[in-house]
Amino acid sequence: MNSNEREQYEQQGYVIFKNLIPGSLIQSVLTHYHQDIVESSRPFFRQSTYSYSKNELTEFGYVKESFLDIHDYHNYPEFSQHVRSIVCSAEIQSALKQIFDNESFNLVQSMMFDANTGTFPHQEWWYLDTIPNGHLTIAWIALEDIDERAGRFYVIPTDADNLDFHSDRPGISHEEWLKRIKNYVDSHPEKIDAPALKQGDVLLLNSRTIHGSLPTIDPTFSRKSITAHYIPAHYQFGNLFKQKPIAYKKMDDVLCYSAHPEYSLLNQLNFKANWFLRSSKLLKPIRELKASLLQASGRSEK
Ligand SMILES: O=C(O)CCC(=O)C(=O)O
Repeated sequence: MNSNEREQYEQQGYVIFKNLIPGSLIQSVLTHYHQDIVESSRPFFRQSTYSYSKNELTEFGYVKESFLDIHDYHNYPEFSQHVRSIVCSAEIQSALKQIFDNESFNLVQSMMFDANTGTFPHQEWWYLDTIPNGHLTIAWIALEDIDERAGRFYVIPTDADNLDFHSDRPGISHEEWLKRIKNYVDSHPEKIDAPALKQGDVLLLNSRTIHGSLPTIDPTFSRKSITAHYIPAHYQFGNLFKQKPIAYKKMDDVLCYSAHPEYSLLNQLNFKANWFLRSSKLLKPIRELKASLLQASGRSEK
């Protein structure tokens, strides 16, 4: 165990492991990314827009929107296999073990970015975390030397302030919560740390650590990265608000979860119907009806 790295992670909410991922593994991912994914005409589920869409390229040939759950693409098995050789690697597991006293870590999400999507400042725990909160780790993996002009990924150290933007206002809306975080970042520009990451460097950050993306200065630069989210195996998965039971699949010796299946017309319709129900007022009466039917039949809802 390297106590220096653990101390940094505990004190500031993030730590960098330089040159952790071998260049040959990254090269294989990039080769299959260009051959299989950029060239594809199928829609992909996008982390950045939370919807299925086809690739749209910038004028310099980079895919504009980011990809979700790239470790589990059945239509592109070779690409995903190479992604798993990074996100399920002994290198990542051993870096995580250096900062936690845990034996193994489950992968609960992966993403890939080509161009900078201008990620707004946020904390991961609103969306994904352990139960109890605060033990999820994001690995931000540089697939190339990230030029400052591409718009770098940044973090805000957690050491000084409390950085809790929700507990004092139960029921705060997502928009209001994001506004509070943005105000904090805007009023503390001196705290922004946008490190110069080189190919193979990995920045590990905690679910409480504010992170986001600086604006792109020159769009001729891409910002190729993979991010992978892990929880120690003995924790339950959820977010700030609830526990979410999930079904893992063992892949390359790591328990992995994917939230969104690959595109098919049926999967897209299913996603849209669920989204509509979740965001509409219809959901409450449907839940109540379901609960009373379950009660009448003598069963209880999970
Ligand atoms: O790289 C980015 O712009 C955002 C990554 C991110 O927000 C995440 O991995 O949670």
